Amino acid sequence: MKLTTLCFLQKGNELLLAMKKRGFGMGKWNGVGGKVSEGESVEQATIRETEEELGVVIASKDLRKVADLHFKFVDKEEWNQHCSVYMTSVWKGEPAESEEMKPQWYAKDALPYETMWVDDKYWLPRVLAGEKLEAHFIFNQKGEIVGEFEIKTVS
Ligand code: 6U4
Repeated sequence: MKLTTLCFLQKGNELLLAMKKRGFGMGKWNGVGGKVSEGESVEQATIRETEEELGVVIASKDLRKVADLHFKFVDKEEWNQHCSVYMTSVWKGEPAESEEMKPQWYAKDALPYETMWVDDKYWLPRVLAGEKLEAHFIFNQKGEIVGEFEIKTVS
């Protein structure tokens, strides 16, 4: 299963989302992130992807791990991923649009869940409320959740 990352910047009551302009998840608002490369740690990948996609630099000590998400796809094993999710409220630089992502600040209590991955509405509010989570979701090729999903709090 491939390793991927997601990172959300927080500023007071706002969360930075970015519209994916191409590739997997195109047209959806999400955190920034992507695949962990060979020889790189998950944190290093999170920092690299955030710099590539938003032009901001995060120090490893300022990353807070908030969730482990396991996404499985029926009949599309190559899309399966273990996604590590981080939050940060400290970074250098001003988030800017890149070739891959268009960023926008949203009030945390008014996130555009209808234009996000369908699983986000189940775990993101809990993470924003301070929980640390581990979750498992199964999707079909249309990106819809199939069957039961599981979310548990971890310490
Ligand atoms: P890179 O490495 O940037 O070329 P990319 O084309 O962005 O890869 P991929 O597959 O490597 O795509 O990364 C998938 C990105 O989408 C990760 O940041 C995790 C995120 N993602 C995938 N499925 C998701 C889901 N169900 N819910 C969610 N984020 C998801 O919130």
